[in-house]
Amino acid sequence: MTRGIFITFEGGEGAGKSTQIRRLAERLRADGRDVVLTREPGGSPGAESIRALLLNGEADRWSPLTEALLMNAARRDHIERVIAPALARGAVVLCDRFADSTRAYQGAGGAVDPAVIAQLETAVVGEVRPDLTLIFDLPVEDGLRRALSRNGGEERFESKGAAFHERLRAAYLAIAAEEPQRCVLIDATASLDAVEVAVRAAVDPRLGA
Ligand code: Z5A
Repeated sequence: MTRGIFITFEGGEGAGKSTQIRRLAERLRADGRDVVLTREPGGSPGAESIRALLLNGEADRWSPLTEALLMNAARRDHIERVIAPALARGAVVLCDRFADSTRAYQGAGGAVDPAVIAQLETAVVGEVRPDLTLIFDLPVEDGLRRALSRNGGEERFESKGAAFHERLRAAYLAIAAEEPQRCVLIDATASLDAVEVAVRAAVDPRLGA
C-alpha cells in the first residue's frame, strides 16, 4: 500500500509552529511534492465547526474531559476525510498540532487521567500515527508574549494561567524523551531562520532528500 509521510508540529503557545509549518510547506511544494497543510482542532469542515466551539468562550466553558472528547471527535473526522486519504495517495501531510496536544493540554494541563487519554488516542488515531513530530520548545513567558502580541488579546487557552502552561511544557519535554524515534525537539528561542534550518535538518532525512 502507498503511504505518504505524516509530520506533526507541536508545542506550547507562540512557539512558532504555524510560521514554520507554512515555510516548510512552501519549500516542499516548490520541490514539486504533493503537500497537504492542515491543522487541529479542525482541518475538515466538520472538525472546523467543532474548533469554533472549542476555542471561543470562557476558559472554563468545557471541562478538560469534555474538551478531550471534542478534540477527539474533531480528530476522527479530520483523519477520515483529510489525513488518511492524503496519506493513501502518497502525499506529505503537515499538521499543526495532533494527538500530542491532547496529551499535553487535556492530560497534563487539564489533569484528565492519562489512561483515558491513551484509550481515546488508540480508538481514534489507530494506525494513523505521525512518522515525525517536531516539538517546539521555549520558556512559557516568551511564548505567551509572542502569542499575545500576535493576537492582540487572550484567547481561551492562552488565558489558563502560567502553571497550566508550565505543565504543558513539561509534558512536551517528556513526550520527546519517551519517543525519541518519532520526536525531534526544536529550540524555538532561536531566530526564524535558525529554526527553519533546524526544521529542515529534522525533516529532510525522513523524506530521503
Ligand atoms: N488544543 C488542545 O487543547 N488540544 C488538542 O488536542 C489540540 C489543540 C489539537 C489551538 O489554537 C488551541 O487548541 C491551542 C491548543 C488547543 N491552544 N491555544 N491557544 P490555535 O490553533 O489558535 O493556535 P496555536 O496552535 O496554539 O498557535 P500558537 O501556539 O498560539 O502559535 P504558534 O503557531 O506556535 O506560533 P506562530 O503563530 O507561528 O508565532 C507566534 C508569533 O511569534 C508570531 O507573531 C510570529 O511572527 C512570532 N514568532 C514565531 N517564531 C518566532 C521566532 N523564532 N522569533 C521571534 N518571533 C517569532
